Amino acid sequence: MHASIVTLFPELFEPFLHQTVLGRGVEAGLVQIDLVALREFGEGRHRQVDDRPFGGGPGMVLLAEPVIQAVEAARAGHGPAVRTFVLSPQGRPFDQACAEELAAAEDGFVLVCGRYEGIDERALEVLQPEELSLGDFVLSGGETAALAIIDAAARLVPGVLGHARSPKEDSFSNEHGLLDHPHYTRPASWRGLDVPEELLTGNHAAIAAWRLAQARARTAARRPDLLDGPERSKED
Ligand code: 9D3
Repeated sequence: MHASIVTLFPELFEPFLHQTVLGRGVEAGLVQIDLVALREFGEGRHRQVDDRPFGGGPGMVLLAEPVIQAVEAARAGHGPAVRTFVLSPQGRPFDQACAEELAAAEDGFVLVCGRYEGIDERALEVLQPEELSLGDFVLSGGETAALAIIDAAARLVPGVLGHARSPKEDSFSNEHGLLDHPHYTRPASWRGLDVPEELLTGNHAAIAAWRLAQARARTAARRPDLLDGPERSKED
């Protein structure tokens, strides 16, 4: 997986890229993340990247020219089929299907992190990027969204996760499309709370049936929207 991130805060990404699952993928050469500092494409002695909005209002707007130049520099490191995404509250909601697409994208992808009130609309007209949102809440910039998206995609790259866990078992992409079942570890009895006896039997069929029933009940209670579609079977 090859991603480039256009951002005013490249240093924010460094510790994340060298630790945890993502760090493993980077060290193993399975994941490449190029950081492109928007500031380097700023205008004048002060490397200005933003200015006040025409029409008035609070905050600042990112200048079109530095954004375009940074994205073009980022895209130059990729093949011709590179995809470009601007992260913004106006985007299509990011989901697991999107993570799978990004993990498999042949020529990689560029994520553009917005800041302030947004990006001059003409930069978007010229770039014609896809737009992605993490959901209906307000962040102060696109950087945390980029980290979430990179994390979700990189862990799907074959070899990035250890053998201990498989992405196939996760909620949203598990074999049934349900939320996860509850988990327990030792001790079997703790503060008067007992592990469900079904899990202590060693009967694998009974355990699987209990887990599926729990997953269905939780999904119905917490995320009924996930049940709207047909429940997926193992064959899908
Ligand atoms: C308070 C400013 N808002 C005025 C109506 C607009 C606004 C501008 C810029 C709100 C958020 C942002 C910065 N957000 C992102 O860059 C962002 C984001 C988000 O805020 N929510 C969910 N997903 C994303 S992806 C990028």
